[in-house]
Amino acid sequence: MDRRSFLTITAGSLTACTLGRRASQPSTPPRPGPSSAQLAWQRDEIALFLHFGVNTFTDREWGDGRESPALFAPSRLDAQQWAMAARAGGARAMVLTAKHHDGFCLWPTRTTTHSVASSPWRSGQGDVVREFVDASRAEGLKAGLYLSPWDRNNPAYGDSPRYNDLYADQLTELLTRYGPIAEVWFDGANGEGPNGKRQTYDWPRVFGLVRRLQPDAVMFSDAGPDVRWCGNERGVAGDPNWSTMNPDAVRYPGADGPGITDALQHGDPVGTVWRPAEVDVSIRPGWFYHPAEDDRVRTVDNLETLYFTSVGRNGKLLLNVPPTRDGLLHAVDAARLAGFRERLATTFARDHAQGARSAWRITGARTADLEIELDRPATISVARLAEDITHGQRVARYALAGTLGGEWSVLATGTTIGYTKLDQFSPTNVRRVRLVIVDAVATPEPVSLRLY
Ligand code: FUL
Repeated sequence: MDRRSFLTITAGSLTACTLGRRASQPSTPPRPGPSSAQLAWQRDEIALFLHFGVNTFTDREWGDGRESPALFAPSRLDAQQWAMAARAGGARAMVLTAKHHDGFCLWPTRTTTHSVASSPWRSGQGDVVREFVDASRAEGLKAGLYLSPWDRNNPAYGDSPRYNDLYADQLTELLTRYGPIAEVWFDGANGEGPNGKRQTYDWPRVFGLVRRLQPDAVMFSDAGPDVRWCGNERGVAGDPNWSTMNPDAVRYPGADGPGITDALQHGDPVGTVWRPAEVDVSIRPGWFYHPAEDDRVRTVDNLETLYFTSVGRNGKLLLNVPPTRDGLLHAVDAARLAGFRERLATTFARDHAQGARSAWRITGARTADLEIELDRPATISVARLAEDITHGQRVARYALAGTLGGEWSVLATGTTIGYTKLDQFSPTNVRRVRLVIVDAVATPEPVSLRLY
């Protein structure tokens, strides 16, 4: 759409050509919306991911399960430092790998000796999960835990009923010993065990157990049930990105096949469950700390871009910052986190739309527009759109334009909005801004618009 046609094409006529099929349908049933836990999770916007364990000491990404617990010897582990760096970076939650694929447990579990209890760290008396949870709370952050289903150490792995019992026991320890856990993270990797066998997981049991022990937690996996993977580890949520999904599209964590990545990236406009996307990505090339990557830490510019492609596309950003062998976040990573938050504070310092006169109009069954007039002309380059997702997600396509009084310029066009949609455009001097909702899956609810 060019500048002129933006003015001449009405929302109604655009709707007629794009939504002819839906226009004749009777009114739609209520749209799915978030639970209070899903809403709180999304509003946190940024969480820190911490990959830490024996791989930190072996310089590997996937341990094979034969690592000696004696390797685990962080010299100055300080979870408070993690939490302070997380908060300084604007995160409101942290998620720790309590167990990765190598099977080494960061807490003194009763289920195996392959844990911190067999390590020299704190003379075998330490508990990283405890220190992590305590430090999170002390800094006002929510705590989440990753418990890898794939376990390359445990002899029971592949003996499906026996390992499923053990896995349930490990989850029970994690979810009963440490107070409220806000997020339980299940990755989809499922390889062979030490005995060469493959495991069949009992996901309904796992999900039911978490629901019973921590009813306020959200569960992450490719298949939810509460929050879904965005479909890549590059930090880029889909466009469009619906928080609704067809639960049959990805039936279990790690499901593979045609259409899965697409379903994870985009969700489904007519999906029956609310399952918003989490964007997990690392500040370094690897998930675990490797000294050789000290000069490959994402820059502040890059972190801001990640914010735009995750939170700014209706996702939640789970940014991995791995502790070093000292048991601390590296100084470079911590500085980048602080710089990231400062950058966001600068970008979003002044909302020119605040206090502006605004008018929201429903213009058709699936269309609406919002016009705002600023107190005085302002140069803007970022728009922040938001639907009130407590009412679900509706907008499927929109256009944004601005004017000083004469000709209108198209600032941005987009697909879904949801919790937040961020649009960047070249700096433009405007007095009036118009948002046209040209396509939606139900009568649009008012959309909020902030301009920076
Ligand atoms: C994947 C794992 O295989 C990676 O090691 C990492 O933990 C990533 C977040 O999830 O499934």
